[in-house]
Amino acid sequence: MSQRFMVTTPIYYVNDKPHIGQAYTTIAADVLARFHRAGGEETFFLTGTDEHGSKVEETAKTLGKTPQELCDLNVEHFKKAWRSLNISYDYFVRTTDVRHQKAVEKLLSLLRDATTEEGEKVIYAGEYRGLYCVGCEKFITDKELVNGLCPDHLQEPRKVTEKNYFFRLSSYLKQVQKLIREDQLKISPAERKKETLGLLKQGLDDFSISREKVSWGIPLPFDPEQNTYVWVDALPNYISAVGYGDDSKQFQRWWKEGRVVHLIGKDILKFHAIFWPAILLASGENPPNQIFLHGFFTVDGQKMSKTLGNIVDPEYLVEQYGSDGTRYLLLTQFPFGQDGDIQVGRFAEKYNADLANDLGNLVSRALKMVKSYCQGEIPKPSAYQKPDEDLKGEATECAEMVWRYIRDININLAIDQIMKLVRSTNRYIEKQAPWALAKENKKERLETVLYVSCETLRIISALFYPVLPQRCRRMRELLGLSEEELNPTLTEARKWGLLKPETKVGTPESLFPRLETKGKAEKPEVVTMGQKTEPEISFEEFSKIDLRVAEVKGAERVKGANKLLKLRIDLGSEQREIVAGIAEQYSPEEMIGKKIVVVVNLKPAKIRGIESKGMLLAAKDGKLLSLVCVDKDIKSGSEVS
Ligand code: ME8
Repeated sequence: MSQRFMVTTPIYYVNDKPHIGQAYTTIAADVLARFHRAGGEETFFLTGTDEHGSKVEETAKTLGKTPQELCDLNVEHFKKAWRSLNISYDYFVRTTDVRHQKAVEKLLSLLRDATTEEGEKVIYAGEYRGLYCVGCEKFITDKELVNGLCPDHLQEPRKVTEKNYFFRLSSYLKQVQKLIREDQLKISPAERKKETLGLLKQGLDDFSISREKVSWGIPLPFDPEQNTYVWVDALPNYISAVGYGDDSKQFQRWWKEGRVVHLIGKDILKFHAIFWPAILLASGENPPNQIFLHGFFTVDGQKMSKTLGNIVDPEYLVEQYGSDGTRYLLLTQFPFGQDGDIQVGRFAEKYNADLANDLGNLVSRALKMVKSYCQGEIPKPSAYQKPDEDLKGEATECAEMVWRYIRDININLAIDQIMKLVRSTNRYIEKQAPWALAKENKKERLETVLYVSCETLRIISALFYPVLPQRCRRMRELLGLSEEELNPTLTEARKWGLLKPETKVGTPESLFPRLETKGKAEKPEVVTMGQKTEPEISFEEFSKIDLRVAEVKGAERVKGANKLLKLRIDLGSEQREIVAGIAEQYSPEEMIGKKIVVVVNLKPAKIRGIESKGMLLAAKDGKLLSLVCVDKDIKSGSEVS
């Protein structure tokens, strides 16, 4: 029997469109799934959306929609983003699916009847008094607050007193600790295992599994006045999606017999590494095999947040760098498993260096030489010399190393290893100089060198396929591989000599077209989530936006940012500084004296260290940009309505 591998992402909240944090986890899971498939393992890749809870309910209300309508709308954004990123999930679970709801009900009924080893009821009713952050969908302790606010959402938590049902977590801590200590439930990287054991040592309280005040949720089967608390609804997605309670064969196949790996961000460690195994133990199910927690990233040095408006839309990245480019760029910014910074401002530079130059040029260069020196056919090699043997050795060993890294979920090292092979191939071609061999009429040597180059490219295309599926498939077409050979396997990546001489190659093309970097090494275009999903706002909401006429009194370029101008504006009663992304279209000189329109009641935002107190209005048409200006005789500070 081949190994079975099941990989999951968190199920994401749907009160907004997907952002690059969620895309990061999903791309990483996709790379793992594709590697395992290529490695011949039966693979099940699960992702989905977490749709219940007060956050969705409240967002829906402000948009004048029902919660279900909002979920249905936003789920499509997730699915669309995952399509454009080539995410090959096998199943998309939604917590509003009837199948999921039935599974949760079954689990809850079972837990309600269960008793702990000490003979106590696993679920009991109690009263909860506490602070609840709607943003986190969780109760929050005084200790966690910063200046009275939730540090993640900068919101004041609500005081809540209500009847709740509780899960007797305290009775399961020892067992969970043992599972983790002995790696029956492997928590990785190692420092996260340490962190989890630390949490367990401190001790944790029983947790609430239901809410009285949230109506958008699954009613408890034993008390319909109460709805499941978000985590007890969300975590079971991992089993409902593989048939818990409705398809025992499928459940056996994946949950019981597969190697189950949950890939998540470190923010949800406690729920996955402690609550989830405890729930599974209490209901008589096995825990997953591994939980891998990757780090959290900032974007160009800043924490991603709606308030700062620096949340990047993954689809914007796909437009700029292509699907494969985005996958590669997001995964190669910092080591997987650690925290890091995503330098969107330097994406174009890295794309050009690694993908356009090192890989793309290598492919087109090799194919061009096959076209000019070998009539467009894969040549027949003669006896190998040392450099040929060396490259062959490196190429055939690469698969072993890459596979080892992937099994350890060391995605960066796997990619580095493939890039090393790309660079060795470039060096090989430089040194062997086929163009010189052609000039000197050394036909046999020339053909051997080109065969070795193309064969290495075939191996590279097989190894890189899980990361760059679209472009590697094209690369394989160009190398003349047949339709059946376009989806590579790792077995094939270990073998040498599979390219058949005399196969016609395709017309060379640039796999990763070079990007203009001028003006791109700036801040990313930011897309505040929700913009496109909220087509209607009320008059009342619109009237909250304070638009005023302002005269530009001073203007200068922002150092190190080609797109930005710092403007000093006069609003009649006061002067302010704002930063605007208009430097490519307007010089500082021509800005002076313009009467522009500015949103003046925005929260100030720090842009490149400068506090920007407002935002000007401009029309945008691709690269064209035109400021919204008014006649010079309109007084500064006049209202625009
Ligand atoms: O927490 N860096 O959903 P969510 C890296 N519904 N990864 C990031 C990130 C960042 N800055 N921001 C988000 C939920 N992520 C629950 C999960 S699971 C049973 C329920 C990723 O939409 C990371 O994977 O808030 C994180 O764990 C996840 O998005 C949180 O997604």
